[in-house]
Amino acid sequence: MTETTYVMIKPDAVASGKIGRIISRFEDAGLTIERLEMGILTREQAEGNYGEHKGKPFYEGLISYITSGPVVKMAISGEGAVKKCRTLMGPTNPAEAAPGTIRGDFGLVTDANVIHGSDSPESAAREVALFFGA
Ligand code: IDP
Ligand code: MG
Repeated sequence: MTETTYVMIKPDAVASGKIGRIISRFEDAGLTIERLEMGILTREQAEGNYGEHKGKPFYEGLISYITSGPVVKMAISGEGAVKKCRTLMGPTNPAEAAPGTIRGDFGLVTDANVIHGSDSPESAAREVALFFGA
């Protein structure tokens, strides 16, 4: 099913000059970049994106990290885009991410793990609306 997901290149990857190579992974896979915007998230946007993690030990560090510098926000579409983008990203902990995945190739630690992608069609709809409107 053709669907749209939300993907965000995180501050560590923007600061270290990985934007182009990361976006190429999605384009090379046949997905379409529908929307693209660069900017620094407000605390409200960061909390809106990561509400499910509120109260966890890493939550405050996560909010300060994700608002620490510019990110690249994208809406990406294609057949099975939600799952496909997660597969291209690799698992949350870059130490467990295989070479060839974005986190495997560009990241080292969970605290600064290069990229975000919606984890379900429901999250995707909510996150695309949060960052790009309906
Ligand atoms: P995901 O990004 O692969 O969906 P989640 O479990 O939803 O992973 O966690 C959201 C984000 O919170 C992660 O991408 C990472 O930046 C951060 N995070 C998750 N677990 C930890 C942790 O144990 N320590 C530090 N940061 C974490
Ligand atoms: Mg998640």
